[in-house]
Amino acid sequence: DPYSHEPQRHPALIVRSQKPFNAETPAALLIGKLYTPNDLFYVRNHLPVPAVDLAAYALRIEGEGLRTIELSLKDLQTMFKRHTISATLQCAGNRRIDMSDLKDIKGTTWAAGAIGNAEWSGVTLKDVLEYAGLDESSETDAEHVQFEGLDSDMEGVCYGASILIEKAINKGADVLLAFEMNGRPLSKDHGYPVRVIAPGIVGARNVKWLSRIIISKEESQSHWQQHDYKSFSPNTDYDTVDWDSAPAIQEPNVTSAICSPNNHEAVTTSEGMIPVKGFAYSGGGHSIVRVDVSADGGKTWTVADLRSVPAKRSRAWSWSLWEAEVPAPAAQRDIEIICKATDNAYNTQPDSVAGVWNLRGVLNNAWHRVKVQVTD
Ligand code: MTE
Ligand code: MO
Repeated sequence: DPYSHEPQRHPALIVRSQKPFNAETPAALLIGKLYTPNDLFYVRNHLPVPAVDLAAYALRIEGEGLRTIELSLKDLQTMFKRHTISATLQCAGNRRIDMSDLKDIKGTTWAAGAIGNAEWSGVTLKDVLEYAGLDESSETDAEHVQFEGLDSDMEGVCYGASILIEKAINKGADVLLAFEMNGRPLSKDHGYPVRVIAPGIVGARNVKWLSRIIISKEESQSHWQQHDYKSFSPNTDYDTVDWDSAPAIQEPNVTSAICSPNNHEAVTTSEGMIPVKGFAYSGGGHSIVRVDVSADGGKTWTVADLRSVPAKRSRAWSWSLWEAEVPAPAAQRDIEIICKATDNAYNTQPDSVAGVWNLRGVLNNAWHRVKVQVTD
């Protein structure tokens, strides 16, 4: 059974599929702390969790302009400077459910909980690549850093993805080969013993159970880089899609969600106000500068209070949590609450799903809406 190495999981996770295991964090548990507890952090596996023998574990690094090297976990931990960064991971399919409500989508169902924030510790990809012979001035025409995982399908094809090389070698490139999450060794589900943390870049490129790094002129040729995590026009379907015509998703768009109250929850108001809480996040190191919340269909908006992890300029890798007290329209029982975020590039969210719907149901960042019922 390829699924004989699956770990125990926290019973509070909302399971979306068992084999492979996919589960999200309940919305109410996302917003308590800026750092998501490890055992409640969403899990997105495309394949069985691999068996890892630490004694045999070797990370192989090779490709354009490099000498091929192999490093054990201990080598990584002792030969390079340790770094810790705070970064949010989000699956490109987060909030897919609002897209499938509009029109059927093939893909794992996610509400808003395929996201989490953690403090990751490890070594920088930059330091390791430099040790293997790459530097900023190298005369190389390599453009991509490919990653492979130890997890594979029945034919032995492993999970793979790639990022652009400038994310790995520039000053300020914070991509980590991480072995700790919130101060604990990575768990089996989150990539033990080593995973990529490419902050500001979509979950899919943050390869878990990392086995190989390849510097190349080419992107990863994996299914997930070439024929999956991409977005298209709302009218493109599986019969007409030309996968090569769209770029692989790297930096996700600005998004936000209401985590409390829940959809269809009964709420009580206090002096006509409804307390609302949620998260907001933008890719590429963009910080969240504002979240607007409305309870009257967008006629009036309340600016939420933000709670954010302090970040260096253009390196805001973590989400912001927010809360607001929003005036409930008088004498109205059924209310829809809406939120939208704006990032520091003034990117903001579109009002409806229709214009951003796509056949894979990725990057849904339409205004998030929850329907509540006011009780006395
Ligand atoms: N890495 C490997 N090796 N195998 C995978 O299936 N899933 C990717 C990424 N890295 C995946 C992987 C996707 S799509 C996401 S969203 C994140 O891991 C999820 O990370 P998490 O399970 O630690 O939350
Ligand atoms: Mo994902």
